[in-house]
Formats: sequence, C-alpha cells, structure tokens
Amino acid sequence: MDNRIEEIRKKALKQIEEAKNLQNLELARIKLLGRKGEITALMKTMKDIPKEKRPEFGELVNQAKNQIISDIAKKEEKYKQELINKKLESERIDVTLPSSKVKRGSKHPLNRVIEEIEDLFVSMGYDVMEGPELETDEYNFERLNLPQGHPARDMQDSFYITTEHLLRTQTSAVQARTLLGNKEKGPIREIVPGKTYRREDDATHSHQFNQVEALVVDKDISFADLKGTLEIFMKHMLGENTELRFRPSYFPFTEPSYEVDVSCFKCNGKGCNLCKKTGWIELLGAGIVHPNVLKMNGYDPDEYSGFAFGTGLDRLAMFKYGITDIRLLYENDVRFLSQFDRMD
Ligand code: FA5
Repeated sequence: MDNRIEEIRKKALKQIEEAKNLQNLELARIKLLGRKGEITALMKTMKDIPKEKRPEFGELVNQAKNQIISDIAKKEEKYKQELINKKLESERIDVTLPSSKVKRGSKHPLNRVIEEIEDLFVSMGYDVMEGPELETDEYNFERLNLPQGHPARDMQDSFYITTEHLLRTQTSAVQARTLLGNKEKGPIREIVPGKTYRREDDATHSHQFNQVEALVVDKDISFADLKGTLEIFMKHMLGENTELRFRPSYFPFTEPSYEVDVSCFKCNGKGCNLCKKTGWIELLGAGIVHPNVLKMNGYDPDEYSGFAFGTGLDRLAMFKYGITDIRLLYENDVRFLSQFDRMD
C-alpha cells in the first residue's frame, strides 16, 4: 500500500519538476488532483482497504496530496514572478535620457489683449459680462435708440439670420441687456469683451472682429469720469506717454458722442505711415449714455447718468504688437502666432 502511494507521489513530484511553464503545470495539476486525477483515483480505492488500515492510508494519501499542492503552488509562484520580471524588463525606461521636446503653444495676441483689459478693469471694480453673439434686432438696435429705418443702422452692415435675429454688430447690445436685466435699477460698472460681426473685409476690417464695451451708470456720472477712465485704459495698454483726443461724433445711444483718438505711439505724434502723417490714431467710440436709452431700459435719466465706450480689440492688438493686417489674427498661421512665444 505504502509503495503504491510512494510511487505515485514520486511520479507526481517528477511531473511537477519537469513542468516547463504555467500551462504544463496546470496540466499536471489536472492529471494529479483533478476529478479523474491519480490522487483522486487513489482516494477512491479506500473502500478496498481493510478498515483498520484506512486511517493510515488516508493520512499518507493526504500527505502526498498536500505536498503536490504545495509544490505546484511554489512552482506556479516562480513562473508568475518570472513573467512579471520579463514584463518589467520589457517596459524598462531610462529616466536619465533627455526628454523629447514638447512644443509649447502660445497665447493668441487677441487673448493677451483681452486678458490685460479684464485684469485692469476688474482691479477698478468692474464686472466682466458677456452676451449672445446671435442677437435680436431689439437689443442690437432698438433698445439702443436705433429704431427700424434709422439711417445710422447703415453704418453697421449686418448679417441678418431672420428678420428678427442677426449676428451682433456691436457689444453695445449687452448695454441694453444689462440695463433692462438689472432689477434693482442700481449702479452698473461692467466691461463686455466679445465677438462682433459686420459685412466688411480689408486690411483693417474683418467680417468677424472683437470689441470691448464699457458701461458705467450711477448718480452724477459725467464726462470727467469717461475721460479719466479712458486715460487710465489707454496709458495702461499703449504706454504712459499716450495722449487722448476727443472729437465730436454721433452714436444714437450716446449724447454727446465722441470718436477718441490716441497719439500715435510709433512716432509719438510726429506723423508717420501708421498714423497717416496725422500723429493720431482713431481707436474707439464713446459718449454719455443717451437719456432715451436709460428710459427705454427702465432707468430714470433724472436720477442716473452714465458713460459708455466701445473699442475694437483687434485694432488695439494690432497697434500694440505692430500687426499690419487684421486677417493675420484669424488665419491661425503658426509662423505668425509663434512669434508671441517669446512674450510669455
Ligand atoms: C461702435 O460699434 C459703437 N458701439 C461704439 C460705442 C460704444 C460708442 C459705446 C459709444 C458708446 P464703431 O462702429 O465705431 O462703434 O466701432 C467701434 C470700433 O470697433 C472701431 O473703432 C474699430 O476699432 C472697431 N471696428 C469696427 N468695425 C470693425 C471691423 N469690421 N473690423 C475690425 N474692427 C472694427
């Protein structure tokens, strides 16, 4: 009896010893311990053994079985570890090698200008607001004192989507939205940067461009507030020596209205190609909010007054960075844009 068990045990351990990989090991396990395995078969012969010998027989078979299980487990562990080592080896990286260069993008000049303006105005207590680019005729024109058929509408050749909807031609549309939407009818101090659209295309005009609007409404707001704010704004953006010039102009939503020129920062006002020998560059429209606009949007013009201005961000970016054609800002040519890497 002992011999039979010992024989099977030795044979089993040899098979395990010879198993060259995990698959062989699994086959050996099935052959020895599976339902039809040799150890299982040995157990089944228990009934043929005399009763008094059975405990001893059972113990010997169990010892053999446990040894087989333990040997298989050890070998299995060994093979698994070998596989892990092989994988780790194949994935080994040399951290001392120089890294491949990741090309960094750079901020678009328009975004630079927008961020600079936002930082400045936020530091003066303004909110940064936005409005829809697909705007209604009501907000883009009507509530800004530009009723249907008003001749000043012609100055902004518009992209109408339906008779009621158009791509906004000016960020001034958000003025009306804020005034009307302000339930308390209290003071307002906001800037609105955003995209605007007109049917124009040449070196200084684009069908899509960017404006930033400013609106301040409070008691006793005067031209002095407008002038002081614009001086801070322009000196900050274009340099401390920048001078401003206010020329009377016309916008239906402000009265009085102004075109504001800045002294040419290229020639310091002496006259050059950039300023067409005038020493001045036209940069924005501005004025004191028209009482009709206040009234139409729920404010009492006897109690409140305000100023507003709107400037082209593209033009500001062009002046600031010496860009000669507005279209460069929209072509996404990496050779052009990468020049701004150096400014980070
Ligand atoms: C306006 O759009 C008024 N909403 C500005 C304003 C706001 C006046 C608040 C009073 C009070 P204007 O049409 O002049 O005004 O445009 C303002 C600026 O937008 C221009 O000075 C110019 O810098 C820029 N701009 C206008 N059209 C284009 C265009 N097609 N491409 C690029 N920039 C443009």
